[in-house]
Amino acid sequence: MGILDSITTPRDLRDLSDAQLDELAAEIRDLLIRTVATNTGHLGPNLGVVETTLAIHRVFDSPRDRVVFDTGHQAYVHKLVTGRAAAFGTLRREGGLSGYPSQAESDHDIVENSHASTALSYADGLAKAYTIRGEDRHVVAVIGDGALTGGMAWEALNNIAIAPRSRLVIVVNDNGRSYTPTIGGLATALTALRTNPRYENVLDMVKRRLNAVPGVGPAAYDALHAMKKGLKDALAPQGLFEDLGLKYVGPVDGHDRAAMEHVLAQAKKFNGPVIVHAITRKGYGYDPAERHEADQFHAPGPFDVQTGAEKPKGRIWTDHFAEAMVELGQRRQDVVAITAAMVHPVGLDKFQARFPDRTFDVGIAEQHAATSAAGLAMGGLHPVVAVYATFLNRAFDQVLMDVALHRCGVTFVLDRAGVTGDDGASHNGMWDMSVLQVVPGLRLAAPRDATRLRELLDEAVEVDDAPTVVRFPKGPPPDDIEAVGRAGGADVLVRNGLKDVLVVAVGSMAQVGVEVADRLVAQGIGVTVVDPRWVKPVDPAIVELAREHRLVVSIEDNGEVGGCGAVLLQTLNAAGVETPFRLHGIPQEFLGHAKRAAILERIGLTSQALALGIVEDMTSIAEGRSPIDVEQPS
Ligand SMILES: Cc1ncc(C[n+]2csc(CCOP(=O)(O)OP(=O)(O)O)c2C)c(N)n1
Repeated sequence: MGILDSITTPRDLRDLSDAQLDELAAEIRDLLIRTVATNTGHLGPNLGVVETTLAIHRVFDSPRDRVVFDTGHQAYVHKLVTGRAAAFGTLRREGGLSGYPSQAESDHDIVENSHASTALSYADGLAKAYTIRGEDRHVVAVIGDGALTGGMAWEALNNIAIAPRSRLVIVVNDNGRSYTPTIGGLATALTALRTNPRYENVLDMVKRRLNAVPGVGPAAYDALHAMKKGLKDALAPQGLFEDLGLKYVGPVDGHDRAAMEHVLAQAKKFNGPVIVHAITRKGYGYDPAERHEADQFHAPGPFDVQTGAEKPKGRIWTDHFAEAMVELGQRRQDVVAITAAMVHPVGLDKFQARFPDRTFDVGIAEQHAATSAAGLAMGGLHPVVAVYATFLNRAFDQVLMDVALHRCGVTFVLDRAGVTGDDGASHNGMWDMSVLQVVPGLRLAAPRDATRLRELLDEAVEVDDAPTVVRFPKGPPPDDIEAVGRAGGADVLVRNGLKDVLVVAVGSMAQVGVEVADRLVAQGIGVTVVDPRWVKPVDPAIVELAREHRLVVSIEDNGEVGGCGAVLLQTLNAAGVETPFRLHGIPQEFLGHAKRAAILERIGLTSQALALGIVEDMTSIAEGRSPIDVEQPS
């Protein structure tokens, strides 16, 4: 039995000796590595916060004091010391522990949104609430230097600076990296703080020396203390946080638990907002992670614990996009690429290696990425902004007002669209095709396979007077699905028998649409399957096809409210097409984490479930009943 087995609440940590705490840290690292090696998840970030998390939980009293993790991907250690060590083997498995904090799991968790740069705002609000309610509670926010590049973090700091009564301790976990090294003016300023003479230490040293002089020391020290600000400015002119009016402590070695505890205890006593600047190493204590150049095992796939070798992934959609971008870059000098701190995950690393001057890593700043892209377009270039679908939500207003209103030719490429699964509710890319529907002039494409991805990307960058979007899912694309014909700009994938059912299958659902057709044909039902390719605007040819069929079925890997099906239905209605319509998409809920295939099965986006519903609908249509009266499988 290890020490970790005896930790059921953070209070248990207080009874441990230094040696036991060191042993506990080693046990935790071992468990993190072994678990993530099989279950996948965030390893590097968690290995980097072991001592810092232990220190926080020894100095503060969670859940009375609240600990808010920015993004939440680095909260595994927190889970392990808040009673969830025994369940850790279920990490990211359906019904098991979430890869992020989760209110349902523990009273120690409060913020479970995995979108970055929000922790300081939550913490600002929490601390103000406790002040107003007269509750003696502290709030600790842990934020990485990567998350600190997001605009919201600075909006929060701007407000925290004028909330002197907020009992708020902000731990800046500075490992110098997001996935890749954090870059930009902020990163430079943090480096300056990190490498500057530590003025607090200088003061301590002076104090020790002066105090050693009998009779003179203390008075001279007091005088010196009054000069502290001046001395600090001389030694640390880049007082990034203090210039904002915030108390700053550090830099501190975040792997020196005792030192962290010391500064956290000081910060706690201050009873106002304090920044604690902790310097850590991502992947600390696991050699393969520390040596991993691309992202220090930020979120590896399954790997071998001994060697750190990752199991081969196979070619995913991102790889096809990566190659298409390089070809595009060669062909068109005006194409530039933007990533929001995710150059490798979105596949822009190859483009960056080839065209470094035409690649911009803007930090975790999707809003800035969109408006900066508008500027680039106004300046005569064609930007391709590549982000995960879920993170584009951040930049909705920028897409609407800054890009679309100004008719800028900007292409947004949305990776990990649709159900992503393992990362839970906030990572599913199920909102984009709904929120983007309301943007005037925007055109949206959903490729069904890798060939169509290249084709549609090429078409998208040809548009220079409106935003275009190309979205595709996580994982490997299917084998190419060849079209049997064209209807307007849409591809006809199946045309079989009478015009009974028209299946409009969007993007990754094309494969499902074709399988549905096989099942229906086997039952003697005539089917046409179309892949619209461009889902916005609705292709008039699809409207005409809908008019000719007896039932229209739309299938999309997107929320069912306001998405492609909903807009198609509205368009058909406006065109006076009265063909019965069935809409299939993702129910508008926050989906718990599970494998993508398991979720699609649960929500009925499989060929079997869909075909069953269609057969029932066609039976009622044949019997002269409205299919809408028929109960659908959920
Ligand atoms: C709005 C948003 N964009 C992108 C991401 C993807 N993402 C997750 S963690 C991460 C890097 C975080 O870096 P940092 O805050 O320094 O933490 P570290 O992993 O280095 O500990 C990014 C870009 C996200 N979670 N949220």
